[in-house]
Amino acid sequence: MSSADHNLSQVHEGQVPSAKDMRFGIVVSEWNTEVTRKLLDGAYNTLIKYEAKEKNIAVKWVPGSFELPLGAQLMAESNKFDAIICLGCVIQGETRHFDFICSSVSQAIMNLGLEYNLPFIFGVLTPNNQEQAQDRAGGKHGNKGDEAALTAIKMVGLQQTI
Ligand code: DLZ
Repeated sequence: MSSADHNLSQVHEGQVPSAKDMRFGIVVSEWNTEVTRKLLDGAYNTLIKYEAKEKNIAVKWVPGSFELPLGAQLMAESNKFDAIICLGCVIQGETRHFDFICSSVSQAIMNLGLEYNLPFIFGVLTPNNQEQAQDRAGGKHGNKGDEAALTAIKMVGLQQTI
């Protein structure tokens, strides 16, 4: 199902635990800042909405999405966070650069979660153009930053129940 038809922030609302004692790291890419800034705002506001404390949310910027996995790993190494949210936007171009970045970054972020036993959330948009990116960064298809934050809260909640 495509992200145009499915919005994680609209499902299972009742099952979202309080984030009041949870600690979150957010790593966000500077590349396509006009989009990633909106993803960050969405993620941050959603964490606050579910009662996370400002002092328990740390934000670090990296130059591009390719640097997200290392930024996330450095945050995990600090042992200060219950989940790490990775936010970026890689727009399809004329070369295969897009494919290399998207596949390596998504794979690396998934591997980090399995290695550290921590939720590492993949909040990287991979649109064909700016319009599709804006549609998913607070536009007609919602804000994927919100969804990334919600996923982080749910996964920390899951971890606490196991
Ligand atoms: C180089 C590059 C290009 C062409 N496009 C994007 C993009 O659309 N989104 C993004 O997050 N980063 C892009 N980058 C930068 C790479 O992610 C990375 O920062 C550089 O290749 C340096 O390692």
